[in-house]
Amino acid sequence: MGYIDNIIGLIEKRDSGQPEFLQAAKEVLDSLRIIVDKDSVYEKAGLLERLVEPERAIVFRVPWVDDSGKVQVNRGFRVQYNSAIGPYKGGIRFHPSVNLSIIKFLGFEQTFKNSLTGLPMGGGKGGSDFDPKGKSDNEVMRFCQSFMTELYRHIGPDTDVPAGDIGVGGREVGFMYGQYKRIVNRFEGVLTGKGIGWGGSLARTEATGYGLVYIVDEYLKTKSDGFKGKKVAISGSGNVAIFAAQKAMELGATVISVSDSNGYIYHKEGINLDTVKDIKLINRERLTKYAEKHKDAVYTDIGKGRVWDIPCDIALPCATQNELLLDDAKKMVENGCKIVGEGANMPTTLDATEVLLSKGVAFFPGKAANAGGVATSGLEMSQNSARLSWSFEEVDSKLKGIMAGIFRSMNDAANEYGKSGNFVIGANIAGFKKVARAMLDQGVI
Ligand code: NDP
Ligand code: 2IT
Repeated sequence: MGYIDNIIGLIEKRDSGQPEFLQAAKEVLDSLRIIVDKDSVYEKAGLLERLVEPERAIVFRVPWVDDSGKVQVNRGFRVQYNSAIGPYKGGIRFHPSVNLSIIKFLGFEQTFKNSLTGLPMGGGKGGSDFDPKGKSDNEVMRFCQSFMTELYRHIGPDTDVPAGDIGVGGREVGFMYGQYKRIVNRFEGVLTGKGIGWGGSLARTEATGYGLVYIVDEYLKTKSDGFKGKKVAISGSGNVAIFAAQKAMELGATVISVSDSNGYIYHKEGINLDTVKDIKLINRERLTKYAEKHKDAVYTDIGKGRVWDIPCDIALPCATQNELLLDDAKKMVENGCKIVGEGANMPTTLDATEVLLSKGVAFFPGKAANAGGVATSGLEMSQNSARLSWSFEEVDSKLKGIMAGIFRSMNDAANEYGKSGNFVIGANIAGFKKVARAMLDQGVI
């Protein structure tokens, strides 16, 4: 048994109850065989043992009072995974499914993603099993205030800088920032995704979705092709899905689907994004409303079909982990899908990824493809430090440059290790190298 297999054995034993973490870690470890087996320096330094173990994992009680006066208690998490190349950086997720396995997988992925951006950010992630759905604004505010009343002591602009993720957008970041400022009595860049008038960066809201389309476009350019005329299937209808759809449409594609956790919309003539924004961003409603408004669109309930059944040229999973399964991948290949770009974190299962790669589908893993969000968070941190605000065009053009840089890094790494076109291996190796170098330089810590 080699070093990598020993580490896989170690985490399988120690973290046996954490399937999402094991999935994310195994994918990365598997990719590293080519580099780690060639050089004993990693094993001598116990580098992988350290890499799979978070520097710190904080679990805390979040008590709050609902509108009926009843005391509610949720569980809060912050996993500070790796600070080798910068302060911990990564989003906060509010969703009933949140547990330590999910936050660990996200923090682990974030470490390599942040490294790929080329910016000085370590990896972290946090969240709670709190469900914002159906809660009043006041309930969400009280929850966010309680969450921050514990979290504030663990974070700081040079220590750990959280942001949004599923269930955490501008509203929640605002409530958390207000409470942080009130406790520490400092106005500082401790969160990203802030409002534009109080330290936020233009283009941060759009950045993840735009970045996803930019990186796929970068690849298409190498084939003298582009989004124009392409049919794009998207899952999800939140922050990432909406702005991926917006940019794909701007570049001339027809976006034919969106989804939420209850079902999906197939709109052959092209999704009306204003309707989706109204439903999801403004009224916080369900997608069933979309079909009421657009009679030529078809709504399919989750139990009755899969968004990936729709024939498309490009698929962009932008909802959540493990939403693109083995049978979906087979169906997509059968239907002629040529490109899959992960807007979500780990939306594709390992067996589905294998099918896509083996059938020659160009597959862009989340840690590269959705890095535009955190990269622009990095730009928000820079603007906060410099006490400056850049224009939308300035941030957007930096984002484009960063996504092109990520494409080059993963493409070059794949070529260098004889795995041309395998962007999973390319992204994992390119992300790993910088973190590993920093960890080696900094000694056994
Ligand atoms: P949002 O909360 O804005 O939207 C999430 C979307 O995904 C909603 O449409 C939601 O449907 C759907 N969804 C969530 N959970 C499930 C589930 N269990 N099954 C089916 N659908 C689900 O989140 P974001 O758009 O910000 O995040 C989407 C993905 O992108 C996540 O994987 C996140 O980690 C990743 N990501 C986000 C970044 C960001 O900057 N926001 C950056 C990089 C990655 P419903 O309304 O029914 O819950
Ligand atoms: O998964 C992610 O990269 C995010 N949710 C964004 C993190 C950030 O710090 O902007």
